Amino acid sequence: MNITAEKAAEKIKKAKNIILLSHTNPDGDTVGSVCALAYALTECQKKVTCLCDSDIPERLRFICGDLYKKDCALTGDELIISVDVASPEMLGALSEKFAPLTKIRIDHHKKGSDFAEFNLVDSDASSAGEIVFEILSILKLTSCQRAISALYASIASDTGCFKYANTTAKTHMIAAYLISLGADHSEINEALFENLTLKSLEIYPLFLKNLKTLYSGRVNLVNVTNDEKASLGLVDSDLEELSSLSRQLNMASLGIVLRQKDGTFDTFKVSMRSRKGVNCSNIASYLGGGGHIRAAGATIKASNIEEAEKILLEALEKTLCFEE
Ligand SMILES: [Mn+2]
Repeated sequence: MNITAEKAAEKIKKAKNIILLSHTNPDGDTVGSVCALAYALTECQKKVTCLCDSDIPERLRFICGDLYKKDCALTGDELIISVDVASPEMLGALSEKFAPLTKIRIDHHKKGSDFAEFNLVDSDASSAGEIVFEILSILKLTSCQRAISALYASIASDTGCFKYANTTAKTHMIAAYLISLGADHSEINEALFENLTLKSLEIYPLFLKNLKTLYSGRVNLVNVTNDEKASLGLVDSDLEELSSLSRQLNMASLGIVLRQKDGTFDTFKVSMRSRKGVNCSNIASYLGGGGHIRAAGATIKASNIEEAEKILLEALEKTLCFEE
C-alpha cells in the first residue's frame, strides 16, 4: 500500500522504538537520510537503531560516526523503516530477517518492489533525503543541526553535488532551506567531493590501463579483477569514482565499470553512469539489476571476467539506444 509523507509522519510520531535500514554498499543518500531521521528522532526521546549489513565507507563516516550496527535483537514492538531501498535484495544480509517486517519503505527509485506494508515512494525526488526532509518538516523536527547536515549530505550525494539530471528546482530550494537552517554546505561538499587520498588516486593508472572505448567512443568500459585490486591494495569501495570517471572521459554517453566483487570469483558487478539520451536503468534491468535512469547497476554471474564482459556486451547490443 502506498502512503503519503503525512501518513508516514503520523506513524513515526506514534512509534517509540524505531529501526532504520540502509541499503547494502551504502551511499551518501541512504546514510544521510537514515542518520537525519535517527538524529532528529533521538532528540524526541525515541529509541532508534540504524542498521546496514556493510561497513560504512570511511568518506561517509563524518555523517554517521559509529551510529550503525550490523544486526539487532527484535522485541516485536519496533517500527521498521527502510530508506533508499528499492527491493529486499538491496538490504543484503539484512533482507531475510528484516524485509518481511518492514513497515515503511521510504524510497525514490523508479523501479522497485513495494515490499513494505506502507510504501512512500517519490521517483521525482532526487534523493531519499528530499523525502525525509518532508517528513521531518511535517514533524517539525528541523531544528536538529546534525539532522539538517545529514540531510544536506544525502541530497548533495545523490545529485553529485547538484549536477546530475535528477536535480530539480525543488532540490535546490530544499538545499537552500537546509543551508538557512545551518547546514555548512561548503564543509559538507568538501568532505563528500574533495576527499582525495593517495589510495583513491590509484584508480587512475588502472583506468588508463583497462579502458575500452566502444560504440565509436560513446561508451567507455573499464574492467577490474580482484587480482588487480589486490595488487594496488584497493577494495570495491575505492572504485566508486571509476564509473563517473568513465563517463566523463570524452563526454561519453555511457560509462561502465565491470568489477569482480571483493571476496568472490564468479560474481561481477556492473556500475553504469549515463548522460542525456541513454537510459542505463533499462540495461541494468535486462541484467536483473536496477537503479535510476542515469545511474544503475547489476550483478553478473560468470566464471571469469571475459565471460562476464561477453554477457554485458550482449546486454548492450540488446538494450542500448542513443536518443538524440
Ligand atoms: Mn538514493
